Order: sequence, then structure tokens, then C-alpha cells
Amino acid sequence: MDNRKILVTSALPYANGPIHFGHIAGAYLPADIFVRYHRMRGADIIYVGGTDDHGIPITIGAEARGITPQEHVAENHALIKSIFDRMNISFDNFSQTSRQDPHYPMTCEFYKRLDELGHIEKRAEAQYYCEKCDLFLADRYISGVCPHCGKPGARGDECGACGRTLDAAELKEPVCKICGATPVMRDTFNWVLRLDHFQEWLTGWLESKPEWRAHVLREAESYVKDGDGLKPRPITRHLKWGIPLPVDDPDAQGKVIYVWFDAPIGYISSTIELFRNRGQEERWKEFWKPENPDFVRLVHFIGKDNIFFHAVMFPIMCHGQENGWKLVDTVPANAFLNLEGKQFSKSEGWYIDPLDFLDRHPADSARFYLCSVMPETRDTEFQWDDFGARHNELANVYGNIVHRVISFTGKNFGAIPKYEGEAADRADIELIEAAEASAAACATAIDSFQFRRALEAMMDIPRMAHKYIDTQAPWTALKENNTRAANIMHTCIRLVRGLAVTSFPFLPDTALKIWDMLGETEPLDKVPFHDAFATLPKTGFTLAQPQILFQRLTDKDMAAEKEKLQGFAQTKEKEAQKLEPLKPERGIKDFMKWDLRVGTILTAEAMPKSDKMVKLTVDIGVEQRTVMAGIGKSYKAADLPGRRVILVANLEPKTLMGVESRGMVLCATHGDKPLMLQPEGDPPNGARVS
Ligand code: B3M
Ligand code: ZN
Repeated sequence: MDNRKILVTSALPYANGPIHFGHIAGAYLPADIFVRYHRMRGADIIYVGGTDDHGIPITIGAEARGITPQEHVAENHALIKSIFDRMNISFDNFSQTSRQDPHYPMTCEFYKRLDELGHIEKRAEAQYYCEKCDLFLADRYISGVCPHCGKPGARGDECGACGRTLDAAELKEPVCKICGATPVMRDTFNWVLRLDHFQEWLTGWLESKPEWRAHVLREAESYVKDGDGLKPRPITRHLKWGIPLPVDDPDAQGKVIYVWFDAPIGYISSTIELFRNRGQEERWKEFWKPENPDFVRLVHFIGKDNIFFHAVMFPIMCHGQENGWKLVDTVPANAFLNLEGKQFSKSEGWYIDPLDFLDRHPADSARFYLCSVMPETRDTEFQWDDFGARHNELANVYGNIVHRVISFTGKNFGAIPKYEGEAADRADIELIEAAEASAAACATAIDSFQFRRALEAMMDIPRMAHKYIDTQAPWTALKENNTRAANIMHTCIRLVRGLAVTSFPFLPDTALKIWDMLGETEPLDKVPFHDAFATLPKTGFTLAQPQILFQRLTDKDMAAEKEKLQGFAQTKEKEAQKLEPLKPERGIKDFMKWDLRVGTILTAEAMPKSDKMVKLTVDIGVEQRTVMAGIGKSYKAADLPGRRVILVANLEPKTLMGVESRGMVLCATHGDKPLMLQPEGDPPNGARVS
């Protein structure tokens, strides 16, 4: 057996909302299966994770909810953790990158060491800054008109319409995507990591990884091969939330370390936290700074969108310090799992709430299905009908054999019978050998990250058990030869016991239930995986009537689930539709027919008998106007004099409540309240608006 220590990580989900089945199938379930299997092999293995609490989207998420980033990440951390707990994702430690100790000092240590060795550089640059948001805008937070194709809505990093890569500075009419304001160019400083220093090293290092999944290796290699290869990358941001830049320089004021620099260090911090909690302060070093890198096997489970950071940047950050950090051995990145033909999207309601799902379906059913459609080499799909079919297969093949064997044995023998006789029957030996071969195939597949194949190998065991029982027909043997019948059922129970062991990494709750039914008491995660069928069952243990492991699902159940999904999506769509659809396009000439002017309210009088109408006198420079405005629900008349407005000045006069109104005050509607538009700055009354 391979006796290296094993260190397993799963991507740290952003603490910006819940996770969905796409994430679980991508980076958590495969890791958990791998880890459970290796625990059963007696490996010295740890599995660490946590939430990724920093970054701009988190600050935006918190702001939108009117709470602090700390509160926002604390809530989401708890939510995400509850999903993992219910899915039985068995982290040894689940931390948060915003728990300062030991994460902040460790991140600073990485930074300083790379800096000392000349791999970090201060650079002056001009960057878009939104004065309203008080934020330097990353390219994806800017949109504008594409300089190449002229279409609006291009993003600061690329134009969706023509597909060209852009530099935010090239965009015409740039706007801040967060608040809609026009950003300004501002000089600032950023500190960059000279990834280019490692071009040659990384090229050679990747060449030593031919066993990696082809798509992972291809992508990782593209960063060294395409264009000029690796480029320096900014690792600072101007932000209040994050790890303050540990640089003694006035220009570093207000700067924090870029989230993707600190996030992977979260794996290390989580390991330190784990061993601290166990009172083994120094043991983390055995994993992260081993005497010999070959003593440890480090595996990062991630989704395909994180390949750059795990196969390029983090290895460089570790190697670049030249002081013995462990480098990753394998990055079994998965592609994406979609939902019924589209990407999971919580905001569009195209989504399955995992906690809600788990109120209706067992976690093992989700694990079984997600493993069977795991996107190991390409994108795959969660489909409700498919889920129902696979769940029923689990019930019919796996659940049913357990029930069949235990209830038949219990009914006819009361307890687990002994195997009688000198030599075992050929058929019995063959069955056990075949099961052992399937378990071995399952093990090999898990060890090479082929979880779908591993699941199929495991499922061969109940399949062969059904066949065996049908051919051996213990019900017939019972009438002629009681010993033979007992031997058949002993063999079946032995098989079911071995099935519990083999399936534990995939179906932990179910395996434990079987374990209980068979009177086993040794913790399942300590039972050697490879001896699954070698150990005999507890003969003489009285069997109770077995419980049903999986209730079958009907077409009606699945139809209800699909309807629920459509319903969610429609509600979201309707919410979005509350915004009026855009009117047809018009020429500028039409617009120029309207005379819009800046004005100032001089007097305001609420109209008796109306909670809406207010009578205003407005100075529009050229003259004073009487205007009736329906703004009474939003403003008190007494507060209005002195307020600046935009007036439609050439609207035909109209008599309202006995008053001739000459003009219309422009308003935006928020809910049912009109809010007046005001000019920015201080243009004179009568200034034209266009
Ligand atoms: N939080 C992105 C993601 O959740 C990022 C992963 C960090 S892993 C160190 O997909
Ligand atoms: Zn803004």
C-alpha cells in the first residue's frame, strides 16, 4: 500500500450565497468519496476546506443587504456548512478565510517572502474609479460601448457582441456596472506578482504531470504556451474588506491583498486550525512542509473555472518561496453540471435549493445520482426524470437486495446462520470472488479519480447478488436441504455486509443502516475497505424486520419537481418583468421636439382634497411657471421650495383641479412613489436638458 500522507482540499466556496448541486458534484462529492475510501484504507489523510470570505462580490452582496461583510459571510458560512453537513461531506475542518488567526499572518508571510525574493513589484497605473461606489473598478465591473463593433453593453474585459478582448480604458461611454455612474480614470498603485519569473519552471513542472486529466493539463499548459506566456498579475485591490497589504508605504494605504492570493492559503490555515483544535500545534507542517515532498500526496478538488489558480498561480506562490512548501500532485478538476439544459442560476430561479431537496429525498440518493452524472470530462446535466430513474435503480437493485436477503434470512432462520460443511460450494466461492473483484475495480477507479466508473463497479455487487439468489433459489433448498439454504443465506449476508463496506464512501447513511441491521458495531470508516468480503458476518445475531432503504419515486413525483422548478423560474421572470419593457426606438429628431429645462421650485402648495397633487411655481430662467405635479406622496409641500427640477417646458397647458398647469416635472418611479430628477452640479435655471 501507498503509505504517503494524503492532504485533500476542496475549493473554498465564496461566502456570498448558498452552494448548489453543481458545486457539490464538481468539487465536494468526489473529494468526499476519495477521502472516505482512503480513511478506510487506514491512510493518514486529512480533508480541509472553508469559505472564501474576501473579494469585491462579497462587499457588494453585503451592501445590497445593508449589513457588514462580516455579518454577510458569517450567515453564508453557516448556510453553506449546513448544506455540506446534510450531504455528509466529511471535512476534517471547515474554516473561514476571514478568521484572522492564523490566516492573515500566514498570507502576509507568503507575501513578504515572495517580495523579499524579488517576485513582487509595485506599479503605477491609471485605473477606472467610481466615485459613487468609492471603488477602483475591476474590468468586469465596467461596461460601455465597444470600440471595435460599436455595440453598447460591452464588458471592460471583453465585448459579448463581437467577442474581442478589451482593455477597460478603450471602452467608450464607460459606466460603473454596480451603480451606473460614470467612472473616472485615477492614478493608483498596484503590486504585481511576477508570474513571468516562473515561465520556465512551470513549463517543466507541468511536463512532469502527464497523468493529469487531459482537459486540466491542456488548460494549464495554455497559460505558458499561448502568446507571451505567463504575465505579471496584480495581487492588490483598493478595498476596505480583506487582508491589509503588509507593506510599509503610504501608497499601500487602503489596499488589501487580492482574494485569489489569500484564498488558496486558506487550505493551509484550515490545516493549522485543524491541528490546533486537536492540540497538535506543529503537525500541519508534516503535510505542508514535509521533509520530503514525496511523503505527502496533495490533491485539490475544484471546478474547471479554477484551474489557473490551482495549477499555475498557487504552485508558483508555494514554489517561489524556495522553502519547502508542498506542491499539488493532482488537480482533478471537473467540468460543470447544468440543470435541465441551462446553467444553475439562483437569481433566475433555475435552481434546486439543496436543503429543500433534502427535506424530500435522502442525501444518499442525491449523492448516488450526482456521482452517476459527475462531469468528469465534460459538462453534464441534472435532469429530474433521470434523477427519478437512477433513484429507483438504487431502490430496485441495491435497496431491494438488502431487504430481500435480510427479511428472508430473518424469517427462516431468525438469526444470521453459520456456514456449515468442510468445503464451500463452488457457486458461493465464485460469488465472493466476483464481489471482491468488483470492490477492487471500485478501489482502483476511486484512486484514479474515476468516480462514475467506481460507482458502477460498486453497483455490480448487488446485481450479482440478485442473480446468485435467483439461481441458488434458497426457497427450494429450504424444502430439501436446510443446511444448503442456510449456507446460501450466510453467503448472501456476507455479501450484503461487504456491500455496506464498499458502498460507504458513496452512500454513508445507507451503509450505516445496513451495518446496524447486521449487528456490526465497529465504526464503518475504520473497517478496511480491502477486506470488505473477507470478514464473516456476525453469526447468531438476531435479525429484525429490515426497514426499506429507498422509497420508489413515481412519474408524478418527478412531474411535481419539474413544475416546482418551472414555477420558481416563472416567479423570477415575473419579478424581472415588473420593469416595463422598452418602447420601440425613435430618432433623435423626435426627442429634440421636447424642450426640457432646469428649474427651481419657488413655492409649493398641497391641494386640498388630494394627497397627490401639489401646486408649484417653478423658475425656469426665461419665466416663472405654475405647474401641477403629482408628487404629494413623496414630498411634503413645505420641503419643496428651493429644490431643483427638470421641467418639460413645451407641454400643452392643461387644467388640473381648476388650475392651469404649464409643464411637467420629470420623475423616476420607485415602487409607487415618484422621485424628482435633479441636475448634477449647479446649472442655471433655464439650462437646456438634452
Ligand atoms: N472561491 C471560486 C469558487 O468558489 C473560489 C474558489 C477558491 S479556492 C481557493 O469557485
Ligand atoms: Zn459605482
